[in-house]
Amino acid sequence: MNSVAAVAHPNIALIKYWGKRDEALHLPMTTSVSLTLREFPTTTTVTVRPDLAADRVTFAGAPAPEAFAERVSRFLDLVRELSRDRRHTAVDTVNTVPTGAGLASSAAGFAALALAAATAYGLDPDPRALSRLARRGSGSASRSIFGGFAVWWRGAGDGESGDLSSFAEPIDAPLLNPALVVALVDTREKAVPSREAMRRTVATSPFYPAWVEESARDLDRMRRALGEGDLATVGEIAEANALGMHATMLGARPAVRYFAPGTFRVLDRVLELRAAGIGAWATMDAGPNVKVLCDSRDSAAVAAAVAEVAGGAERVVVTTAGPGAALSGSGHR
Ligand code: 2P0
Repeated sequence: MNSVAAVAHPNIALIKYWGKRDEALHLPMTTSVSLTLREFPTTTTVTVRPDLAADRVTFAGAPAPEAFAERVSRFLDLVRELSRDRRHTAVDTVNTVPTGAGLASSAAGFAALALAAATAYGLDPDPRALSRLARRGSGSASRSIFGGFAVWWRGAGDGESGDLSSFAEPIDAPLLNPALVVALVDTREKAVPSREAMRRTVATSPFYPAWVEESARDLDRMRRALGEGDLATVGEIAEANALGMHATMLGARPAVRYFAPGTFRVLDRVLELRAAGIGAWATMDAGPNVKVLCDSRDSAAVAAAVAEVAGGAERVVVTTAGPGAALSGSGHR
């Protein structure tokens, strides 16, 4: 039996992906930009098993929740279609993201699964095709195929032309040495899953079209700032883009609100840090936790300042730029 393991890491968007123009193909409304992290790898092992009548999906050996197993199996259907190989597989995923940390484990999970499954089924995709495949599992997974900064293009058109043109690729930013300080203000399960929140925002928020328009301008400025090593501009754009995304959610009917009291304390602390001359900028995803972008040299000072308002050092995690998805070993059993 051919067993293939792959490892991938979460990414945090600095220009957000929020909204799809095609739900089935996971084609986004906007182009997004992210930083892949060095921390919290997900390792996924795919074993093609001619003896199985259905896919078997486990988390560290224990049966996965049914909805997740179903989502993985639908993804494997795609890989089977591409490889014209109808055999089923056993998939085991070992996740190291702290529960509720707001570091989307689906990005790392589907990036690792895409690489492991494509390899196990003999597809040998190039990085662009692999990113497009990962996108079909979870949009943000397209970005975790690559290390460091990545841009996931919106792509042009719908259907096949959209599918072919919506992929991620790395962005060179040799002058930057970024860190993201994650403040865990609330680790309970979120009230509205991001997929549903996105859908509701696109369908009902009058503020959404304005954010989409602004996002295109953010992208041009962000790419220039990344190339120039201008972290202050990168941070300002990231903070504005994220808060704008949350504003679109507040405008949805009914509203989607991820802010918690602790969120505001951390956002205030970030403003205080900047007033004190330390470069620190906030971003937030589909949850109340705050990620603070800074230079790696400032990460200890930023972490200490944020810990004071986030409930102590154990509620703060310092993360840095990490690698793209990679095979972690394969062989025949
Ligand atoms: C992002 N998020 O750019 C945005 C910002 C959350 C907030 O990507 O439906 O799990 O599987 O394509 O990738 C979370 O969305 O959504 C996400 P699907 P995904 O990181």
